[in-house]
Amino acid sequence: MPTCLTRAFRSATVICLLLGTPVASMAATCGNDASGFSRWQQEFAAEAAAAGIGPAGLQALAGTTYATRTISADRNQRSFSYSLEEFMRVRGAATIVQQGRQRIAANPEFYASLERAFGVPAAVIVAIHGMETGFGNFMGDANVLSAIATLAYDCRRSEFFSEHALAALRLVDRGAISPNSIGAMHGELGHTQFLPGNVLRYGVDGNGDGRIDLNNLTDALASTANFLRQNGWRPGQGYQEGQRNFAAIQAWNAAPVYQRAIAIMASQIEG
Ligand SMILES: [Ca+2]
Repeated sequence: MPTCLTRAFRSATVICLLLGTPVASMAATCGNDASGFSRWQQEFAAEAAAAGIGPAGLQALAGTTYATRTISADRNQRSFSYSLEEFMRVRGAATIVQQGRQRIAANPEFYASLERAFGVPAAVIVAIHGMETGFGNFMGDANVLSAIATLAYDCRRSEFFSEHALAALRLVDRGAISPNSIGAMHGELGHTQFLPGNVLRYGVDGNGDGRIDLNNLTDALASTANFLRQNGWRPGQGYQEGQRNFAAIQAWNAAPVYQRAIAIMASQIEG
């Protein structure tokens, strides 16, 4: 850094010191196939221990295996490149709208209580529930810890998933998940497919049994509403593209077709 040599101001010196810190070398070594996974496990265990992960979490990390199915799923995410119309057809939007209306009609007090508690319309929560797991019909068949550890190891999005891997180990320490917990291909948990870091940050014990369990419908939908609220949802404001609350839907999922589909389906459910 030439500026480090030519500038003697205190602030510049601090910046130079920060730039000179070998942050990258502290991260566990990523890889693009199974060959480096066990080395990564050992390096990441040191990071995890330094971050305060306890024996249960560290033991769970040691028990993970390279998740080949997760990597092939991660390399083949086609549907987010669809047009909005294609995406909605492939994801069964019409069925989600129809069943979503039925679910709210069948249990109005439950959905009204969610709206009261978080200020998010039930239709939005129900649209997400339908989109993520077909209302809990398929919540995944992958080992959560192996999936998330493999994505943390994989070079493609190592930084993003390392945070969620640490969160998953913390959830093991707390007894919220176990080394055998099952979820989706990217380690998402439960009815609305929360990544582990989001369970820690936004998870709510909706049914009041003292545990946050994303496989429980009430906990999962309350946690989803809480996620949206904490990401800026304003009760009573609109949520279509261009309106205030669309940003909270954008925080939930980064894919533009997904965001627009949720807003459209929710308004149809409300309609
Ligand atoms: Ca609970």
